[in-house]
Parts: sequence; C-alpha cells; structure tokens
Amino acid sequence: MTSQNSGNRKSRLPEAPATRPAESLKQDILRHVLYSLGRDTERPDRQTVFRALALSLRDRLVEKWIASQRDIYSRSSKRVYYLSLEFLPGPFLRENLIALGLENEAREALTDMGFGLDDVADEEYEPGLGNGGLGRLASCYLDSMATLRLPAYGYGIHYAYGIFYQLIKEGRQVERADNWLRGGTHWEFERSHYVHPVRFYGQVREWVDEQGRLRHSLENATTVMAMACDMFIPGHKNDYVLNMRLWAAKTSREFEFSFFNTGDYIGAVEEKIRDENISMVLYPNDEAPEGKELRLKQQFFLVSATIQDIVRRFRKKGIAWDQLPRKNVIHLNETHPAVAIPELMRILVDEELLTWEEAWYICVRTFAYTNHTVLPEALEVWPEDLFRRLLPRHLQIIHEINRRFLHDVRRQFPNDPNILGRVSLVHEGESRWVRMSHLAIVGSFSVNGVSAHHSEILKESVFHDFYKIFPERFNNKTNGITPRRWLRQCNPTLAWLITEHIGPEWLTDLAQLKKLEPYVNSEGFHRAWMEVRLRNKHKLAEYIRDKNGITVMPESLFDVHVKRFHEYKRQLLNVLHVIALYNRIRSSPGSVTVPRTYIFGGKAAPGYYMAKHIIRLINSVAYTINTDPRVGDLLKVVFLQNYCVTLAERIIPATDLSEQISTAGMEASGTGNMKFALNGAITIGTHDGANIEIMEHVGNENLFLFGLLSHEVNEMRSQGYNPRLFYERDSELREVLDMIAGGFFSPSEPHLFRDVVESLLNHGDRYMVLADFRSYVYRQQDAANAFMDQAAWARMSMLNTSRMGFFSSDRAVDEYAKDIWGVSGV
Ligand code: 475
Repeated sequence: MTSQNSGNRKSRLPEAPATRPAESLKQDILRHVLYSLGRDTERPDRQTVFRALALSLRDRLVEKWIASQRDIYSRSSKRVYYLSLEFLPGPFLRENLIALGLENEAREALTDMGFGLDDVADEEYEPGLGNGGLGRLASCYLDSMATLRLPAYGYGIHYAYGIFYQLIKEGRQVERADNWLRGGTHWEFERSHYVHPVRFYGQVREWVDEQGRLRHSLENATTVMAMACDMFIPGHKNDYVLNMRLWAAKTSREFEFSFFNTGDYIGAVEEKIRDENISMVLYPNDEAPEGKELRLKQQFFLVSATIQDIVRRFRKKGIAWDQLPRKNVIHLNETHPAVAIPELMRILVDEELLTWEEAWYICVRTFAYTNHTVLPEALEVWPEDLFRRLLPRHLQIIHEINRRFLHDVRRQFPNDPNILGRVSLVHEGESRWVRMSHLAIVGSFSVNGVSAHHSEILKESVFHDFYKIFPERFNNKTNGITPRRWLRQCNPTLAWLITEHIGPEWLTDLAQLKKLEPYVNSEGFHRAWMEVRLRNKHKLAEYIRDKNGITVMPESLFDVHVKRFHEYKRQLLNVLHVIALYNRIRSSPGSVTVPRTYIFGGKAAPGYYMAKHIIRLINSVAYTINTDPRVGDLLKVVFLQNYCVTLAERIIPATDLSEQISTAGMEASGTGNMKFALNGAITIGTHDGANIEIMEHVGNENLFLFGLLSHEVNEMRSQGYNPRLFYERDSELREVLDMIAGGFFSPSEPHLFRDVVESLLNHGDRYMVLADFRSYVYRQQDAANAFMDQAAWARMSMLNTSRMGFFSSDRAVDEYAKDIWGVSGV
C-alpha cells in the first residue's frame, strides 16, 4: 500500500519537544531520520522510518537501563550472569513497543507520517544468533528476568553472521550467508572503548615467587580483544531494562606498532582478519557440536571476556573473594561455556593467589549448569591435544580438578573401581578427550534438566554415576516461553479477545488464563475464538500463496511441523503418514473427508546428509501431491523456507494441529509445543519431554498422544528391534516405503530416496519410525474426526490455551531465581 517513498509531505524538521507521547515520538523519529541517519525528513523510505523508530526506542531503553543498573548497584544485589553461546531474540520492534507501552503512540506517529506500523515492523530483519531451542529459550528467559526485575545479565557472542538463510531451490535446502548487520545496527550500543583482552595459545611458565610460592603464567600467548555490544531487554511495562552483552572480536594488533615497523603491512592486516574471525559466524549445528578449533576459541572468547567483566564489577565492591558466590551466580546454558570453570579457577589461583581449596570452594558455589539434550552425539567433548594447544593452563587446571575429584570418588566408592573411568573429566582410550559435561557437573552446585521427564533421564541413565556422587545437585526446571512474544505480540487479536474477558493480568501472570474456562461453554466466546483463529489462517494462507504460489483452504485442518530438522524429531514419520493419506485418496476417493494443509518448516545442519535429504523428500512429495488433480483441495503440502522467529510468529497463531512427535526419550523438553498450545492449537505428540507435562495440564482428552513410552523404546532396543517386522506386517506402511524406494516421488531419479528407506529397513531405524507408524496413523484419524466437530474442537482449543499458564517462562525463571540462583527482584 504505502510505496517506498511515501513520506508525508507535512513532515518537517525537528521542533521543540511536544507533550503528547505520539507527537514526541514522531519528533524523535524525524530527528533520527535527519541527525542519526542523515536522510531527508521530507521523504524517508520505510526502512529509514523503521530505523529511526528503533533508535527512538533505544533512547528510551537506555535511559531505563541506566536507572535499572543504578538500582542494582545501590541495593548491592546478588547478580545472575546467564552465559550462552546462542541467543535468538527475534525481531525487537513490536516487543519493545509493547513492553514500553508505546504501541498506540507509534501507530499514531507513523500514521501521521503516512506509514502503517505493520509495514514498518516488517522491515526488521531478526538477529539469528542461535540455532533453535536452546538459543530461543535463553531469549525467553531474558525477557522474564527483565519482567521479574532480576539483577541479571545475558552474555553471548556478537556473530557477524548468524544462522544461515535457508532457500529451497528445486526442493533442496541451499544455504546463504546471513549478513544481519548489513543494514547497520539500531538496537545496540557498540562500546568501542570498552574492550577486554582474551589470551590463548602460548606456553605455561612455572616459577617460584619471592614468597616461595609456585606460580603459573602464560607466555607467548596470542591476544584478541573482546568489544562489548549491548542490546536492551525491557521488562513488561515495569520501567526495568536488562542488557544482553554480546562480545565482538577485535584485533589487538592496532596497538602493536611493531608489526608496521617491520614493513609487513599486508601481513599485519591479515593477522587482524584472522583475529576478528573468532566472532565471524555461528556454528549451524544443532545438537551435534562441531569439534573445530575455532569453536573452542569462540567458547573461551565468550568466557574470558565475561569473567573479566564479572570480576571487574566484583572488585569494585572491595570485599573478600569468598563473598563472590554470595554476590554472583554464573549460569551455564549447556556445556558450551563450561570452560568458565577452569577460567575462574585460573584467575583466583594464578592471579589472585588464593589456595586451590579456597578457589575451588568459591567456584563450586558460583556455577550452575543446565543440560538441554541427551543425544550422545551432542555431549560435548574436546580432543585433549587441541585443548592443550589452545588453552594449556586450563587443561592443567582441569587435570588437577579431575585428580582431586577422582580421589574423592575412590574413597566414596571403594568397591566400584570402574566408576572412575566412567566419571573422569578426561576420557582415556585410544585418544584422550575432555568431557565438558563432566566438568560442568563437577564444577557446579546445580545441574538441571529442562522437563520433568528429561531430568529423570539425567538421573537414571545419562548422568547416573554423578547422581550417586552428588544427588543434591540434580534438579528439574521445566522450560517455559514468554507470553509477551508468544501470545500478545504474535497473536494480537486472540490476546485482545482474552484481555476483553479476563483483563490484562495474564500478561505477567499466565496462570490467570484459567479464568477463561467458564467461557468455554459460551456460544459467543466460541464464535469469537474461532473467528480469530480463522482470520489468522487466512493471513497465513495469503503468505503461502505469495511465497510458494500454492493456494490452500483456510478452512482445512492446518497440520504444522516446524522445528529444526533432525531424525529424532521424526519429520519422516509425518511425511510417511502424508503419503498414506495420499494413497487412501487415490485408492478410495471419499475415504478421506477432512481436508488438510500440511505445513513444514525448519533448517537442517548444512553437513547433516539425512536431514537435508528428508527436506528434499518432503518437497518432492509436496510437488507430487499438489499437482495431482485427483487430490484437489483434500490435501496440500507446503514447505515454508527459512523457518526463524519471525516466521514462527506467523505460523503458530494459524495452526490447528501441532506436531511434536520425537522418539520418546529424545526431546529434552521442546518449547514449540508450548507456543502452539498457548495459541490454541491441539498437540499430536509422543510421551516425550514437556509433552507429558502439557498433557497433565491440559488433560488427556485435549490432545492426541501416541506411540511407545521411553522405557518401551529402551526395552524394544535391548530385545533387538527389527523394523522389517513392522514393514512386513503393515501393508499400508509397505506401500508407502515401496513408493519412496521405487522412485514414485522422484521419477527422473528413481533411486534418489532409497537411502531414506534403507535407514529405516536396513540400518536399524534408530528413531523407531516404523515402530510408531501405526499408532500415529490411528491418532491422526482421531484428530481428523475431532476436527469434523468444530464446536468440540473449539472447546479443546480454548481449554488448551486456558490451561497453559504453567508454561510461562516467568514461572520457570522464578523457579530458577528461588531454587538455584537465590536472587529476587529489585
Ligand atoms: C532441546 N542444542 C529441546 C531446548 O531447552 C529443548 C547442543 C549442542 C550443540 C549445539 N546445539 C545444541 C541443543 O542441545 C538444543 O537446542 N537443545 C534443545 O533445548 C531448550 O526444549 O528439547 O532439544
């Protein structure tokens, strides 16, 4: 509607501050258009207006941030440091407007200038500084920490390139670099004079000082500077603002004139580039860490800069080191920042000259660790040689931690000598590996899983030995999601309908959604609820038409499977069922009565062959089905490219059926499952992760659970699971697999998808797809039948939303604050 250059003619140069908030916001926008962006205020384009609005909000955020920091400082509060290699904040504009209570004012100011808020918000390009669940959880938690007014700081890396941009070309995933900084940064402050040196490589020198103490120092180290970039995270309408401090690597060579004096100017610049590589790119592997040197460098880079920041703030207090744990807690989001443990030890022992015992006492009371996955390939280990080369002193410290730890374990379990090898921080086989999870557990006072089910698995199997050694450390914190972004912001009409009936308190007290329950029997509320949902589906249908050129029926059942592609998440199981439905439509027209729109989305790690192949299979199946005239409107399959926070916000409010179908025991929690249910989608899912708790809250009759339980998965495996039996016994399944293997969906390359079928039939079907197929098909039939009764479906939908209060990240973060961190709001 608004053209690129449709600035209102009435726009003038900045004038004196006005009193009305909308007017003063408009003046700020114009001022930034001119003075920060150097553009003509007569004709700013939409992108310029977006950036000027962002800068105007940053002004307001930084004022509140300064005030919040003063509060924390003056109360001398205990601080929480949340360390994460990943944050996935999503677009900021609407979030910040809502938090600051300026949505209407912004709308008015922009209208006045000839722009629509929705169009301007669409100009934002989100920072993709994370892969998926783990990074998004970190961002939900920062939002809640701000809303709960906790004295907290997020610390991460300012990657120049975030998670790749995914294109689908001829059915295949193609990766493009995500240059999110291209348009400049408008939300952050780059603190170019605020840098910490980070030192690695080099050799450890041992020497004895005048007091006769044995000392260690690093010689010939390489130094890279870490520069702080701050982004602001406001609490919900509470004038409180936290910061997420992201470190960008800068060369230290600018300060080393000797390089230039040797005349090797280009050589010096090459070194600069090598140094700044550290924060160049996010590793795109989800749940399968890449054992590359650069990745370990990134981890240490984050840790070293952050610990220096923490220590600097602590020193200002002028109190004794043993007070550190009383004043600070450092939370490790997965093991990725676990090298913080030996780094703090190094500072305390080597620099502050504490005894080992004193230092260790402080460390173990300062760190807390969250585990997010039990997949064996995701448990992080580093070759000892690499560690020694990059971080020689840290490896020595890890060895000393291990020596003392194993000594204690030997005394505690004198009759179990094998336990030592199992719990050692260093795996000793043909090659030696540093086990980061063991380091994190031994060095932390708290170890938590992310759903009740997952936390039990940690205690019973993955970390069972450690549970015997440190039972008091293990606890559960079921994940949560922020209702501000995942309901209020992404689904404003549903949010409005809810507020109209129960008031706005649910925004910061999600349990209030319970008050919706009396309305589930009100016909008017039913109608309004379903109207909102249908309108959301219309909008998504339009998006699908624009992006994919596919026409889908908004009245059809929107069956959605969006998340990272991984075999354990079983997008393959879903597509097998899609093909089975397709076959039913072809063989007995009339047998399928509920029209469905299948929506898939998600990225595969660029090096993960099978995941990428499954993406390709889905696109081929989509093409076959969407172009088969016999199918008509009964079945449509859509793959939306580049799934990200922005896209999730479009899809989730328009979903009827939410696919959460991981092999039982493999999805630690899931958080997408919560976002869908909160927005009134019904879950079809396995007994896994937080699905189990969602079932306990919304009621068994309001979702569709199916499949093996995790102990059944284990039993079946240990008894020798034979996927072929399922293939032979189930003719519908057989037909589906034969079609894929026979090239039905790839006629020009008949063998294209043979590997997929092979992985199921001949390579053990590690994720039990075939074992769960039949019960999935039955449950899908139940879902279709339920959808036919729209009144009953509406009821289920409303009950899902109204019973999701527990899954707020405010609840989760409050539990962390009380049970682990020992902090309260300022
Ligand atoms: C779980 N990422 C979800 C979510 O708790 C859970 C691991 C190693 C290297 C790189 N990335 C990872 C994860 O482990 C991860 O994202 N885990 C996810 O954490 C939040 O809801 O079930 O799979």
